Amino acid sequence: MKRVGQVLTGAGGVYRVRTEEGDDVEAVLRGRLKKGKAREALVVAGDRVRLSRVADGPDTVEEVLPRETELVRRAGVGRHPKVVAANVEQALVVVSVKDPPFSSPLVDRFLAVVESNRLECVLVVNKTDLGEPEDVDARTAVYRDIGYRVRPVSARTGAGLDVIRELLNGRLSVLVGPSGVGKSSLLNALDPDLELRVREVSSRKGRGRHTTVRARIVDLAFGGQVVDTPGFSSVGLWGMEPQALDSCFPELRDLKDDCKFRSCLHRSEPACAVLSAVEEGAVDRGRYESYLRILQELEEAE
Ligand SMILES: Nc1nc2c(ncn2[C@@H]2O[C@H](COP(=O)(O)OP(=O)(O)OP(=O)(O)O)[C@@H](O)[C@H]2O)c(=O)[nH]1
Ligand SMILES: [Mg+2]
Ligand SMILES: [Zn+2]
Repeated sequence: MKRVGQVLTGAGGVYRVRTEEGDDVEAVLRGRLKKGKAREALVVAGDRVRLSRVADGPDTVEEVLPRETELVRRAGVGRHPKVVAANVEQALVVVSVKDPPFSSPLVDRFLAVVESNRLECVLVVNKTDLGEPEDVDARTAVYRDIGYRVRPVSARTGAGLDVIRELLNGRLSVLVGPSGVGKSSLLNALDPDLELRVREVSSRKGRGRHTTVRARIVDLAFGGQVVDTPGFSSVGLWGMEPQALDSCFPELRDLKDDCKFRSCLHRSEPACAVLSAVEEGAVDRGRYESYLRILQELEEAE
């Protein structure tokens, strides 16, 4: 009997798979899949797989169906990029108004990472209860101008949560963002049954403990799924070609064909459409500086 299912989580050759009929089963990898090329052979959360079962034997993953998208984590210099989840449809980049403070360069980084994965992206600004609405509007105007959807919310007061439920409903999404901005709090507020662990206010300073070790798909009671990923401890694009970075900034992506040189890195080349746009104010200077900073990182990593 052959069936298709969605991998919920797994490692070490044993996977939890949700079949199309809605049953969760354990499945093992077929030997020949283990031997394939590492990247293709890897089975990750979100993969759609074909299962087969021989009489009384375990379910077996026969084949991984082609992926629509891949969520790739790039770690520091010299480390291989790793596929964390497959077939994610959108990413919510979550930041906060305060505690930790809103940081445009960090937002730019997260957005670029999402763009590099070619995922749809929404910017969620949490903890609006700690700031003034005008202030949130002012800080996020640049992102709205580029065309990003910006959604202010408060996990504490519940403001804006219905909008987020609507965004998540019926799709597979992932939440990314700095530690402490309230990603887990947000999910708990959206669906109290989840009871995800939230960092206590009194906890040690510094990085949050990694309670999640491998990606796992979580069902939301109101419909939809999110990938719970181990936190991104560093946010960068290491390993990407410097030439490809402009594609991760939508406003540069739209301009780069107008540069004189096809290999333009938009730094100081003559007749660069991006540089002109920055000078005219059509491209935000802060965003451009974020681009330059990441570009430098990519070049140093090469
Ligand atoms: N005032 C306020 N505090 C919030 C809000 N959402 C979360 N917090 C607090 O922010 C702190 C961090 O929340 P978490 O949900 O653990 O943050 P996280 O993004 O999941 O952090 P990591 O798991 O470390 O990546 C907790 O003390 C929350 O109570 C909010 O909307 N308003
Ligand atoms: Mg968390
Ligand atoms: Zn250029």
